[in-house]
Amino acid sequence: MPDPNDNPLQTMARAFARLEQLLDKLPLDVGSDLRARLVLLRTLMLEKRPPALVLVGRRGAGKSSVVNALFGAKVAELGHVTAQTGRGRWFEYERDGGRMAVLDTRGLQEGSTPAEEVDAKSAIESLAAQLRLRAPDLVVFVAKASEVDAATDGDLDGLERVYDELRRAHRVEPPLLAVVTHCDLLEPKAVRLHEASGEPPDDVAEKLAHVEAAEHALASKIDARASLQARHVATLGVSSYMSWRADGKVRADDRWRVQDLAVALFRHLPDAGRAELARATQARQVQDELATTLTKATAAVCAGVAAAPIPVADIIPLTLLQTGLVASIAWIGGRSLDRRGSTEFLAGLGANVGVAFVLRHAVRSLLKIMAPGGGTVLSAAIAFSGTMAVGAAARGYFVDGLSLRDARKIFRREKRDDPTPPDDPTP
Ligand SMILES: Nc1nc2c(ncn2[C@@H]2O[C@H](COP(=O)(O)OP(=O)(O)O)[C@@H](O)[C@H]2O)c(=O)[nH]1
Ligand SMILES: [Mg+2]
Repeated sequence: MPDPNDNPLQTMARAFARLEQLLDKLPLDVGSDLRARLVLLRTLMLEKRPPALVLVGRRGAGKSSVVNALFGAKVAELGHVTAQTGRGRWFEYERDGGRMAVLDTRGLQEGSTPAEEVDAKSAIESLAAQLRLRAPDLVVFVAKASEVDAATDGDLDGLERVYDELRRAHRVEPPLLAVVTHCDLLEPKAVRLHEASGEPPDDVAEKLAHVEAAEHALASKIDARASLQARHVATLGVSSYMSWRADGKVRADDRWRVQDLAVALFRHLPDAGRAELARATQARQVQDELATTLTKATAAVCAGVAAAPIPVADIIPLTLLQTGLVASIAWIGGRSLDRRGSTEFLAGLGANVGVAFVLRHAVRSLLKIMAPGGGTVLSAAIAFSGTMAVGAAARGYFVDGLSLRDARKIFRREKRDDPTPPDDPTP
């Protein structure tokens, strides 16, 4: 008997390993499709690691605030008056088990006094050493909305240096995401973007036009440099302002479009960095997207298993894969990873014996009355829609915060298109 508290991802890993061995025995086209899905699932959940970001931008641009805003917690020190970020080095920030590795840089631009000049030189050298340590997944350029026209040239020189170093050290050129911070301070200053529904629409429109102008100004500065333009994937205006009391409680949360920023990071990250980002940011849209990806891939694998000769379905019970799916979605949603939670959730849906049982039952009874090909197609369809339904319900419950009752409704609705269940008493 497996320990009910063991890590369901380990169970999933064992199931994957067995599946991969069996793939050779499947028809070639089915086998290669399944293999691709398994690689995706494996990379997303079993090989997950903290995404690694390099933040480039002058002192006070809001680099630390962007990190805090993404986590929704004070994980990085803010520099209100002087430079807080010392010699740039990699930090691993964590919130409830979701981690991000961040290299917060500073002093990339030339100083204006000889003392600052020396300081800037050594800052560049120490930064280069850090860049050699680890290849980032993304480079994030941070600039204040009020400074996008003014003095970004020195900062963009620094940005180019970062890419030079990455090319030299790792032969990589990660995507470049530009973030315009302090958008909340653009004119009309008093209009709150994060509570725009309570503000006069014309004022909001005016402010949004200023945000767009700032984004455009920064984007064109970046794109004027061919080497940066080639890697530049998006420019996004945000407010990352949050403030904390001495006791750690949130005093103000004026964040605006930070979820969009999380989505932009997510889209440009390699698969292995995505689950940690989803857990660290708890950004609903990111969690939803990842849960959907996991669900589709798992459903395809389940369908493939069901379509395979019956012994495969018996060896790899679909519930095992579905438990792994539920556990993965629960983890992304911020829950702990234990098998009991996932099993109980499946039981709560009324799906615990569910698909695997129905599947085998269906295959056995259908094979008697149908051509083998027909039975295979039907059981694959059941496995597919059953797993899609499990994933949709798990997403509703663990990510969107629905009640178990509502999750069950989703489960039933998604399964509704199933063919007649095999135990249907009607002839
Ligand atoms: N109003 C506003 N203030 C911000 C924003 N982002 C950062 N700040 C403030 O700007 C100051 C400098 O931010 P910090 O993150 O320390 O900049 P860093 O030096 O680039 O790390 C802090 O006082 C932050 O609270 C923003 O989007 N809006
Ligand atoms: Mg800082």
